[in-house]
Amino acid sequence: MELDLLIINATVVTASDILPEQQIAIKNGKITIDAYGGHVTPGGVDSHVHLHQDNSPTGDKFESGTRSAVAGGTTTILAFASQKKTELSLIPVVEEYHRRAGGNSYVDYGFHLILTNPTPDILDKELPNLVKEGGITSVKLYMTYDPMKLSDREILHVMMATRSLGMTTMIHAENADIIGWISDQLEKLLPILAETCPHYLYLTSKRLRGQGFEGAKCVCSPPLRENPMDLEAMWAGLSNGTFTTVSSDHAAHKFDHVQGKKAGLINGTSSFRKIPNGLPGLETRQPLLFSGVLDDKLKVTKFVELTSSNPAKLYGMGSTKGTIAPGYDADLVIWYPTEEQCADVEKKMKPFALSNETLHHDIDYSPFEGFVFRNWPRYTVVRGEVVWDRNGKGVVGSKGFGRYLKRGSSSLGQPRNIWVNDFRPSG
Ligand SMILES: *[C@@H]1O[C@H](CO)[C@@H](O)[C@H](O)[C@H]1NC(C)=O
Ligand SMILES: *[C@@H]1O[C@H](CO)[C@@H](O)[C@H](O)[C@H]1NC(C)=O
Ligand SMILES: CC(=O)N[C@H]1CO[C@H](CO)[C@@H](O)[C@@H]1O
Ligand SMILES: [Zn+2]
Repeated sequence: MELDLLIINATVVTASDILPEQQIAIKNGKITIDAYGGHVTPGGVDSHVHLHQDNSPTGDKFESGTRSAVAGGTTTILAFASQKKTELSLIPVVEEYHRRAGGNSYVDYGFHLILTNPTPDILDKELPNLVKEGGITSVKLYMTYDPMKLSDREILHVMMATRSLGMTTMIHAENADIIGWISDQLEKLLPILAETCPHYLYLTSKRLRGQGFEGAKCVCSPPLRENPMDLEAMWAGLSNGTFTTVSSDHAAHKFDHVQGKKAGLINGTSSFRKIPNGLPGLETRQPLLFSGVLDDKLKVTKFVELTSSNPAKLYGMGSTKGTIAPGYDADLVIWYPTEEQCADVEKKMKPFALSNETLHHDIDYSPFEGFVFRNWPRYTVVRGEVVWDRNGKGVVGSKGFGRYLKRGSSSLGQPRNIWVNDFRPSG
């Protein structure tokens, strides 16, 4: 058999197993990678990424964002296509995001839809078609922020519609009324799954204080917490099943730019209200979580579950992405050999302190500047193509190789009964 890529001596890790001394053969070709002593994990699936958003003129677009993704071992992303309140149809919204991503992405991608104006036409006619034809099977709703906020009534309408279409609903939830409504009436129905991000595992609100305007680099929502004990509780929550996914929530803004973080610095006076929310993190998500594995805070199988398998399953990509198995897309990350597995010093990675200059995004800082990494993706492989070769030429993939993913329904988070059909919106 002609092979595209043969990976030998692989310690293959999935969400359930660690299989030593495997060969991974990808058909038709030429290259052999010796993965002796290193883990081979599925390509990362980052299910929460903001790219080319109108509210972040200085943020990453698809080219630079996905370039940084491959350099950090992420091979699939879900980004947001955002409806403006003035837009009465989702068709041009989705078309516009296809234009933004098409031909620019290094990795495969799909869209979550941010619904800000759920008209009856959209709920009854457009959404069913977007699920069936467009491969969009998740929506995100906001209970806060004026340009995006929905009323409780609208939210319930959307949830009933998305439920009957088998779509996954993400909610930026900050409303006591609806929390009560959900608790009382939907608890026995709706599985509620939790997501967190690397910054809530490593950073505290100390980063916001006493450093002049530098604190703006770590302004995000929800805000960083005060107590270092909270970080330990977050790690415990990753291991004990409290969290289902770890995403980056990459929502980047340049620091030294009047339309970036410095929008919050007016004539030398800082105003936290004007600082745009969000942090860059698409490239560092996988390596930061893998650091947790090296520090014995997380099993390597749990790492795979949280960063690849669960995001793929939750968002309807569980039959092609998120694990290493025959028939699945050959999206892989090959890590450097770990200490105990490899005596050959040459093959090990030299620990390094992160600087934003080593990153591939289009942002002028990283909140993880100076963090010391003992492992990093040595290679990233998207559908059998090596796209990142850290010891060689770095990013060796090409933009436009990434394909749009038409997704199916979630294979996690399906409700247990269907009483909801009785409450279908009448329009
Ligand atoms: C998981 O760990 C967190 C943090 O320690 C704790 O609050 C939570 O109760 C634990 N959950 C389970 C199911 O053990
Ligand atoms: C900033 O300072 C300039 C010059 O003193 C002044 O014209 C301007 O109104 C100030 N802007 C704000 C927002 O205070
Ligand atoms: C690649 C990149 O954006 N590098 C920037 C890192 O930050 C320094 C200073 O903060 C900038 O000078 C670099 O351009
Ligand atoms: Zn977000």
